[in-house]
Amino acid sequence: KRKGFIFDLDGVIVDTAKYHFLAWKNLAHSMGFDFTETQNEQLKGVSRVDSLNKILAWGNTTVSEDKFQALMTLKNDEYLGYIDKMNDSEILIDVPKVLDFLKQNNQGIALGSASKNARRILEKVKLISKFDAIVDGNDVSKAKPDPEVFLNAASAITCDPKDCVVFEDSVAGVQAANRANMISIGIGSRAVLHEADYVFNDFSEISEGFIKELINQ
Ligand code: B16
Ligand code: MG
Repeated sequence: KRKGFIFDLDGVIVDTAKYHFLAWKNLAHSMGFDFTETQNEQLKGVSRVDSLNKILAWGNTTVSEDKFQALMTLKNDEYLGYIDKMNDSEILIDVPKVLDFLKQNNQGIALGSASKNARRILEKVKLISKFDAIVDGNDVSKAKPDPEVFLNAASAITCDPKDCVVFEDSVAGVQAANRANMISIGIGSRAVLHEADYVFNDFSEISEGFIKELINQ
């Protein structure tokens, strides 16, 4: 049977959180307050606009709409500088192996990310050709935990939501997958991602036998 496998990007395919962190931290410092790694954790899966809103609130700062836009551009320009230095060595463990196994088994493969830079990142790490469809932050109006991004991804690969499996590292993303009636697989810690149907630390823990079971379910 042909099922749909939908991958989040940051935290599942590559670790871009460290680059988001550097860029947001420099932005916060330029405005005179700090930004910690613990706070960065809370921005996983969160859109760029919502991230800046949270950071400004943590720094007890308010800005005009024009300044807000300028800060978004400043952060993204720095972030893109880091992205443009990425290469395929930054792909997380066993991701290409799983993508190739799914392809060999004629499964639908889609990306479902909040990032507006998703295509650029997939091109840099040379994985773009592995995806049948890419749905990212440019294609959705409602952020995770709203299921919109995953429902759009399912329709782009012509799969019924109940026949889709989502790989996610963020709590909001797992909730979005559950709300879309898809099977949710958390990539990360079980304590954090306890709402997922299954949780693995990374793809090296996911066997071909387990993926075959998902396909045949
Ligand atoms: P951008 P994902 C998310 O990616 C990141 O986890 C989140 O930290 C970031 O703010 C968001 O993308 C937007 O990214 O600024 O590139 O549009 O995990 O949904 O793949
Ligand atoms: Mg993520």
